[in-house]
Amino acid sequence: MSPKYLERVAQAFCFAAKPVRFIPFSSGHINNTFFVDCGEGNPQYILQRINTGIFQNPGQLMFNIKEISLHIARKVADEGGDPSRRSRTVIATNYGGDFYVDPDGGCWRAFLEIENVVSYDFTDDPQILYQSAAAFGRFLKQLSDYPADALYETIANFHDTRGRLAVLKEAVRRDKMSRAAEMQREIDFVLKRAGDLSYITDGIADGRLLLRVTHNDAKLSNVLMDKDTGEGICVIDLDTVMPGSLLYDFGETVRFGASTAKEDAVSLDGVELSLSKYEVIVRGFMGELRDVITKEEAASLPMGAYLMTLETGIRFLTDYLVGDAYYQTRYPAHNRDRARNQLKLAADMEQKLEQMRQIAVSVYFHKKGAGPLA
Ligand code: GN1
Ligand code: MG
Repeated sequence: MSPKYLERVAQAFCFAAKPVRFIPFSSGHINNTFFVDCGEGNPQYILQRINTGIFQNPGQLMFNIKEISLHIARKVADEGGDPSRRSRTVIATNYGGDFYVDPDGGCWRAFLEIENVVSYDFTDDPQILYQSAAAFGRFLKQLSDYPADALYETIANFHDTRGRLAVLKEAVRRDKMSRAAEMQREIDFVLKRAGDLSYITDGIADGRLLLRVTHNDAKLSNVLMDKDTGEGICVIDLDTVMPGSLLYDFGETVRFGASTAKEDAVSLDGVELSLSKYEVIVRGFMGELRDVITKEEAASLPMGAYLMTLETGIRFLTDYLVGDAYYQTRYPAHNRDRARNQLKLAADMEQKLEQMRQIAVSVYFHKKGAGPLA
């Protein structure tokens, strides 16, 4: 996308000044993101082309994002905080809408940039991990009184782990790229675990687990941290905010944050669940949610982490088999390596589920006091 092209797109938005340059961001796997520099002393913006192959209804997507951002902004303001730093501000288009379709059909939106912040793709620093977990905990708390059924499902059956297995099976059956033989071990690994995959969806269906407003992509890299204080001040990447389980967000935070390696590290020897990182995340998450989390949710936290990891492995594996249709990849076998990494992490968690449960239980009781944990 040339600067000229981006300039024309930017003209559709109510920016306070004319952009002087556009700087591409590379960390997401789905949308195309640019930092819009409007020159010294002016507000800065984020311009994003929405992947409409994945998010097929941008109107519904932007409705969700605006609604929940305003809800959070109101809470922040009530507590005397700065909503422009602690919530996402959607920038209107000149036509009064919240997204713009360019003449080629590209679908764009813009946010106010939050300045003096940093985000991380990986960390071994417990303070940073704690802040990321606390930020997602706070996000869930702020939205705990927002009616989940008032939001659209931006991607149908997004965390239906069992459904993800069905899609994988179909990809194996077709074997479009003739890659199934190479991935037989990984495919067998997943098939053996079919019985575990509906733990959360069944829990929601039978009322054991609550349906809440959840982020659903709760990765460390989706938290902006204040450069001066280190506090996790704003959760970003709100595309998948929709009805879900708190276990999805806890699980994603652990999957991404508590591994000893990045999610695409190739050397599997280095991929393990760090129990000390896990404990930091439990503490950060539970610290914010002590009055919100139910006993059943607290008891199921380890399953949340395990299932989100398994599910991500299934998704990368499926995408490798179908020829890399969904995730952006940086080299031909990127999805293969990501899949192996995530399934290795899931296998390691399996060995540690009891220790993970002990940690969750002890932190929960420390915060809550008495009573048996389901
Ligand atoms: C995608 O948007 P991004 O790149 O942070 C994906 C998540 C996966 C993640 C794996 C909409 O997230 O579900 O967990 O990659 N988002 C979507 O890192 O599919
Ligand atoms: Mg995302």
